[in-house]
Amino acid sequence: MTVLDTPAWRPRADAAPLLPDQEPYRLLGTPAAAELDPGLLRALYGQLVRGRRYNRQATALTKQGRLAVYPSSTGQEACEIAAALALGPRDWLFPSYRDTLAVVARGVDPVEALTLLRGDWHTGYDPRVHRVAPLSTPLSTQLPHAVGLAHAARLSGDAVAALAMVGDGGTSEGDFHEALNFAAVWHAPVVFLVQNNGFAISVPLAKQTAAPTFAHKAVGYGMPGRLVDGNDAPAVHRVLTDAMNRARDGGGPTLVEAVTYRIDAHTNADDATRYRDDDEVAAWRAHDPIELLEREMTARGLLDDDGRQRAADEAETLAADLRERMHADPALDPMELFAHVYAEQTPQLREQAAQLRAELAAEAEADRAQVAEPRS
Ligand SMILES: Cc1ncc(C[n+]2csc(CCOP(=O)(O)OP(=O)(O)O)c2C)c(N)n1
Ligand SMILES: [Mg+2]
Repeated sequence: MTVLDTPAWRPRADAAPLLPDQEPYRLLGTPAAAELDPGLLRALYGQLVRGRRYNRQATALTKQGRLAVYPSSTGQEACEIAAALALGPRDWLFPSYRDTLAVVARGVDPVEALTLLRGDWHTGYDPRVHRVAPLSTPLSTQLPHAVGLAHAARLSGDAVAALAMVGDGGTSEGDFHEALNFAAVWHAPVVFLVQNNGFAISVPLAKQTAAPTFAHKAVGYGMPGRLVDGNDAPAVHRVLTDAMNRARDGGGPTLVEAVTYRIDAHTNADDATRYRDDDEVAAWRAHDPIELLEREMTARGLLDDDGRQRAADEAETLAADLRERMHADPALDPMELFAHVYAEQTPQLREQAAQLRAELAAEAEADRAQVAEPRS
């Protein structure tokens, strides 16, 4: 007798429908692109161009000391923008530190979206206003949060879905496993978007996983896996929109892998030339998300030189506003360090707060004395 003869045993699900396609799903450059809504293409294009300019401006702000760090998503704009546009008004976004563009495309103020990266301890925006969780620096911790929110929404009969974004490196975290397992067991309305950009800082894909694709990991949890060309904005938008609709309609979670590439270094503090070849970067530049979309729109008569210039001008306006507002010094109260740590402060914290308050008062007194008696 083998386990197969045991009446109690049977597979819980047919694995075949959960398997991703062999090739990443594409729309641009295929006959199906002719059916794409011009309004959607225009919206994606404008946001992609503005997003790239935002990345460039934010990186420049790190060099001017206005931002502590900036993880650029240049090359990955199609994933960022398509993710934001695939959300319904009541859905929630759970971003990682690289997903500022998705956060801004969702409607968060471009300056407020940078608060955390500026070094402030605040999130910078009220997560409830646009339904955007804080940008998560600890890898994958946003995933169980997304599952919890989605599960709670389902329990209360609220047709809300959550979209959680994570990198290829983040899939090796325990939180990734726990989130996907709970999501599938609870049938939670959540979509996981893995942006496979080839690297986790200097760790290449080959050292990250031996799985055929990240999308295949879905099968082990009992949810469908979808594979998409992450530089094809309408394709990412289609795949995520379908998955979010499915989640909202009670169909359960989906794992989407978007195959893309990080054109810039990991952050301004990283030198990518130390671990990857220029040839590889050049090959991905030839598969640029903005150029792919431009080609399609130009061929369909939806974009000409004027349209390109208009998009570039709008991007410049955004960058100028970002520059101007980021150059204004924020008014910070050092005493806020002690707020919101505990509902009731510990004796040690009270002592430290008193010490800082005394130091600040002494500094202010010294400043006043200096003003009263200016040095000759
Ligand atoms: C829990 C945790 N461990 C380690 C780190 C340090 N760390 C920051 S980014 C990063 C690489 C993540 O790579 P990936 O998930 O592929 O995202 P990408 O940066 O490529 O967008 C690591 C290891 C961290 N932030 N959090
Ligand atoms: Mg990565």
